[in-house]
Amino acid sequence: MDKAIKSAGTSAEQIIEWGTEHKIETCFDRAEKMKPCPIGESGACCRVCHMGPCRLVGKNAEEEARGVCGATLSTVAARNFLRMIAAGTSAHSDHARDMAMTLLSAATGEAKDFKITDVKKLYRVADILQIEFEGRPVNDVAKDVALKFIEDFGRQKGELNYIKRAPKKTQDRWRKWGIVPRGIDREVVEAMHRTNIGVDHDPDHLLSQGLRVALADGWGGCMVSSDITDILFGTPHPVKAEASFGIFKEDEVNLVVHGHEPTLAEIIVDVTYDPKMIEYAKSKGAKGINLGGMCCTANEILMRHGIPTAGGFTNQELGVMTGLIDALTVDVQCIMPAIVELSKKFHTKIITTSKKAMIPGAVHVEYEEHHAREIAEKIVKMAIDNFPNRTKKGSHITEKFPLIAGFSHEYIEYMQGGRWRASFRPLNDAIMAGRVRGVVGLAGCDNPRVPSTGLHKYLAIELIKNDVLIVSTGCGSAACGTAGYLTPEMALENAGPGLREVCEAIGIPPILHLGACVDNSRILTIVTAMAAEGGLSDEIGGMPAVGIAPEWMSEKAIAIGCYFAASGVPVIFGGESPVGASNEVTKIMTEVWFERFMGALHFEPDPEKMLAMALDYIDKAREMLKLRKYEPGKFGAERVLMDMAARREIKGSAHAGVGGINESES
Ligand code: SF4
Ligand code: MSK
Repeated sequence: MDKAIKSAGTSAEQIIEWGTEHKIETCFDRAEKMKPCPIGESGACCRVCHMGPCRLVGKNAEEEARGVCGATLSTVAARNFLRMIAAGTSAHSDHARDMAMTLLSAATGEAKDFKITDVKKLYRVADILQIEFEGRPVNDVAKDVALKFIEDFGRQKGELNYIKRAPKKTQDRWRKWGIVPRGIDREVVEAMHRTNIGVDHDPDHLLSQGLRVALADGWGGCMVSSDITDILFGTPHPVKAEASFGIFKEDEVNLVVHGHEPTLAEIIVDVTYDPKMIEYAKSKGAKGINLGGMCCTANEILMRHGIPTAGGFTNQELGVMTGLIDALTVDVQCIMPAIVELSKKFHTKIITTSKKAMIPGAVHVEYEEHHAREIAEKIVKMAIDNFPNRTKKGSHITEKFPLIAGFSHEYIEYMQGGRWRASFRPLNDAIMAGRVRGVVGLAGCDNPRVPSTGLHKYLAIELIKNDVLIVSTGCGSAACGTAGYLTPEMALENAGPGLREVCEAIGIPPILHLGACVDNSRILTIVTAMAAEGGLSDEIGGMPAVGIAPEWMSEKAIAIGCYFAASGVPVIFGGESPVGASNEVTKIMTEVWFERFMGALHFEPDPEKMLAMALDYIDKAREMLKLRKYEPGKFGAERVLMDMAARREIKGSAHAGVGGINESES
């Protein structure tokens, strides 16, 4: 990988160069100027009280350094790390809370612009929650589901509703080690209490609470949010779309949604199809309205409507620098405040919409679910009104790539057997036979401290070459999408022989885009289904599965990494370790967690070592499960995968076309 480049995305790099010529600063320049503080970076700085900040450094710091209160380096590193998990969990879970409130308002008719779109999913969720649904009005069931989810936030005793969705053995491990979350808010608050000056000082005890908070994120906030989003807006199934900066149109109004929340964005999608709005755009000299996305709000509407994406986190400033965005509307999380200053050099209007998130200098149009359509119309109109102000200034890019997104775990199950024989049997069999070596969740952010998106791209290619099926989310998916990697052709060109055969038989890409970063919960559901299917591990731990977040930057990624580790998945993060100063804390997260939960969290900046570690974990898991040794091109006997012709014959099949892919509606 060329370390001299700032982004591994060819269009992104072109815009960065244009910016340098025009003296426009971006996160890539700021990352060069602002080197990370080595003390804070490795977890050795404590600032939880005003006797400090204390820097626990020096020779033998682990044994000898003490803060003013006497805290050791391992206490400080573990405490800092627990706070990261709590912050990440609070972000996903507060998003989930809002989704639950929207579901409730939709069910009671107070939020008239929302309705239950996927009734089947509602019933499936009601069934898991032991809510009676047969013969009842849909909205009554939805109301009970919403109220049951809302209980998860404030519960003081007992267990989160979805804990029981995990394999029994996985649950037993959690109970044995005392990390079953009670209520989401409760675990976050307790984490903040324990990390106050003078409370919990035992690194292992602090980190166990970290895992409990993280489980509240994965099996609480994230899973609740994904399920409610599916109920309200539909469970995704494959859609064709496009990615990169070429999605912006010179002759249409370009409106972009950015952030994480799907609610307002869903209504905006609808409004952009309104003939009256399109007429209005034409009256301003545009040929139409072109909606695009960035980051995870993009992933939400890409998964359900095929709305194109301009890419992930580090593409946000670059998108503004095309000069083609008439309005960029943002909700919460991963929004760089820098876009407001930057937008002043162009004509782009930055519109903040969340009650929780304002940026000085941006226009604030506050979203409120009871008037969602009205607000969406106002925003679309603002974009249209700004179209005549567009100038020629900017780095206009035409490159874009086709992609296929929309792989919910329900669809993955469906694609392996059609409506009547849907199961995870074919995937398990392919793994057992050695056609598929294992599964990797390639997720997490993209980061300007490395050639941005480059680590995702390197690992994606190398893993599929090694017959590893990839499930991706968040900016990992965006990195693959903007490189043209999310297509079935990718399997033909790059996948190992076994994985290629599987992808061809089912008609899928070797990298399955599962959704936004909050949708990492879908991976938990998939590995749970694989455990239930039989033939591999009967719990999540021990599966030939690994998580990798090579370019992570957000605290949310840390919460995600920890919920996978606690659930039994070894996880590898890129970059320097935020607990690297403490050998004791590092050992707990890599060795002790593996002994207890069969998962671990490693930090490894070298992408080649990340790859080697992931393959090693997969091969060791295969060995433990007594599966045939993986050898490229040599497979054992297995059931015949159902190809498309066989699936079409299945009576009543709901989807048609290659892999059941729907044409984009955009
Ligand atoms: Fe220093 Fe202890 Fe205060 Fe942390 S809690 S800043 S180590 S005195
Ligand atoms: S947006 S958390 S940069 S994945 Fe979900 Fe991307 Fe990371 Fe934000």
